[in-house]
Amino acid sequence: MGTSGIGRGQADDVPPPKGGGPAKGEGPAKGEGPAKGEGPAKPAAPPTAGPSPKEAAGAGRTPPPGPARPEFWRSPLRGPWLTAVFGLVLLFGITVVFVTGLLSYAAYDPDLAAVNDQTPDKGWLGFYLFPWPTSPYWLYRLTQGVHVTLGIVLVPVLLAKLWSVIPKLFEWPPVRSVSHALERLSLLLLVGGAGFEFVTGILNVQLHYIFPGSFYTLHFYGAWVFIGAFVVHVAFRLPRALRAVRAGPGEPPAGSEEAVGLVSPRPAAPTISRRGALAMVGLGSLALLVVTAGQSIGGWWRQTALLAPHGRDPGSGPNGFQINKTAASVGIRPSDVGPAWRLTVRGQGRQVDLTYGQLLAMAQHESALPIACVEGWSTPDQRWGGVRLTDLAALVGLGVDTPPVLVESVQRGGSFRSAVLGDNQVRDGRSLLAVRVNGAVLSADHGYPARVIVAGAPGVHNTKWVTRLTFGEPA
Ligand SMILES: Nc1nc2c(c(=O)[nH]1)N[C@H]1C(S)=C(S)[C@@H](COP(=O)(O)O)O[C@H]1N2
Ligand SMILES: [Mo]
Repeated sequence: MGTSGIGRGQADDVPPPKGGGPAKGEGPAKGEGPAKGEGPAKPAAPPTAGPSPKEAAGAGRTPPPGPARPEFWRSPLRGPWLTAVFGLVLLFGITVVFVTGLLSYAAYDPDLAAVNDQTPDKGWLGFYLFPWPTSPYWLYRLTQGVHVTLGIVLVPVLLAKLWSVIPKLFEWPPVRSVSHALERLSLLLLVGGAGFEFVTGILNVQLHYIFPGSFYTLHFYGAWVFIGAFVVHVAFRLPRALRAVRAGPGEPPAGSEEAVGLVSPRPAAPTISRRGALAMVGLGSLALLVVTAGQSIGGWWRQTALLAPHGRDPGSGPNGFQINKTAASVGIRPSDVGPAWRLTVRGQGRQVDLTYGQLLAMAQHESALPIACVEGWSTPDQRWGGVRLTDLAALVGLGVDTPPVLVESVQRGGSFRSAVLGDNQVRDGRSLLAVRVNGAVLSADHGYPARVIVAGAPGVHNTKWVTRLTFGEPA
């Protein structure tokens, strides 16, 4: 269907192709050869392969003036070596970003409860999920810091890779055969998917949950579409990329499979070498690393994170560390957390209500733990003080084999007003319902009167302004 349909558009002004094809030297014929993507071998094939006259005519069409003509692209830098180096960097980088992305989803423990799951229709795409561990206690800080930082650092490489193959995106004729159409479709998913994942990810980091529910859905399904196309692309191109890297940055033989579509047939004079171009992209990535990494290290280093969202000064002192949502921004009223506040503990059909004073009278413990957000920022360890979750479970008669707990806040709406913690998280002695941080009472924005803090978990499970704990199967 493709070839004849496409061919019809620019019929009669083009001379029909003759057997010898690209051998004719200057003029339109010169453009024909490379556009076919197969090198000189292909034109010899038609007589034996016996394509229909329509196919032969379509394949031989001269590209219209403009980007579809190989000589339109004049950079002397484009070539298989440069493309392959960018490609191999992305192969490694995107694999790490994808795996840490999967880990981020696992860290939410979506299988524990509906409130933990932002994409309940995932079906078998959740095949790999596992209960998120509490050790090492900095686990999510590391995996999510890598996910976000590496994602940002790869942007220059991604753009450079796209730039290096751009003549191929204008390949002429746009569709040659069914398999060629499928290949181009996979490229569309690859390029579109990459753009989509990078843009949604970076917007989320920059805009702080401007689109909470939908961000997860978009980024999650987008990732699977993208990675599918990525795997197909790697399977087809990896051998060629490895060969090109081994061959080095020099000019490949004109018309070779490697050169076609990349090497300009009419190159302009070079102003920089291929290695120089590579170094420039590397410097771009390094610059992004320097202005991004500080947000995952936190503390003083946050000042170096020029790209991190600013304008929310957490102040100084014991409570002077990053805040994701202030009490005011989620509608916490002073009366919700005033003298009328109670902590309700439920389980095994029993219920205990504690006043703030009664909570403070229970055995207090300390744990040094960070807050690590899905947006990639985290804080260095903070010294939290409060009551162990296991001690609270004991109030309703639960012993060593404490079950999962549903944690609910006084917050009325929003995705993060409640969360379920796994039994491994509840049983870890470092898991607290914290009432203090760094020696001071919790500030309103950090969750006064009480908040959860769990080792290794994503920030989203450290519910603030807690008012109810339900141990066991949440009704
Ligand atoms: N009730 C409630 N708790 C919450 C949130 C929220 O929006 N509402 N945000 C969570 C998220 S996403 C993070 S990263 C941490 C941030 O804690 P901090 O603001 O004290 O640093 O709080 C978590 N606890
Ligand atoms: Mo978060």
